[in-house]
Amino acid sequence: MKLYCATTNLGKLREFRLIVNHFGGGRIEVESLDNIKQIEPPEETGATFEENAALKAVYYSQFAPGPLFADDSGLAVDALDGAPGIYSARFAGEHAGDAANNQLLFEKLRGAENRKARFVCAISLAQAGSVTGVWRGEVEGRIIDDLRGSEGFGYDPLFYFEPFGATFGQVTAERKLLVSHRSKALELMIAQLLALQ
Ligand code: ITT
Repeated sequence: MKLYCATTNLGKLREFRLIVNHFGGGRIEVESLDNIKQIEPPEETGATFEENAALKAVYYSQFAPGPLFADDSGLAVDALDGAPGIYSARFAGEHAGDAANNQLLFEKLRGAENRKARFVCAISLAQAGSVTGVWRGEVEGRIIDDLRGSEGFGYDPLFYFEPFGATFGQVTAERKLLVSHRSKALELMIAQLLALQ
């Protein structure tokens, strides 16, 4: 089975491939929508991760010759009432990169005692402009006050995962996929697709 995926984030794309290989047992192949950079992105106007994932999947599926999935994900921090949440990619501004987003998170949490946070991922599958499913995954951790590790992407070097005794920036992608929000959402999608075969 071939699934197209739509993301402009290379960190996500690497994880998609690894996770689908891991849980799909070689029965599912992931192909990136190769001209995605030439396609005007949709406005992410949803109020939830699920709505934004569905909106992206529906939109990009019109440019794919088969089923396509998209991910909307982010970090929800308790002391910030769930922020940056669906605004995680643009926390420090529309074109802010990971470094600026991480810096802003440090500043906002300076002195905060409650460091609890979770990564959330919604994956939506669509075909020819219609949604066929949405799945969600979460992983709990806490935000530390220095950057640790250079693996992963985004907020990974700040996200300390107790059972690993390390941040997601300090573990390999193979280790992260055993517990991550993205894996949990994709695993549910894959189980459903393989059950239907
Ligand atoms: P696409 O919409 O093209 O997929 P994007 O990066 O804009 O790419 P999102 O709108 O879903 O995607 O934003 C997700 C942001 O949340 C991402 O840029 C990271 O900053 C953060 N994020 C999500 N998953 C993460 C993970 O596994 N590790 C670290 N940061 C993550």
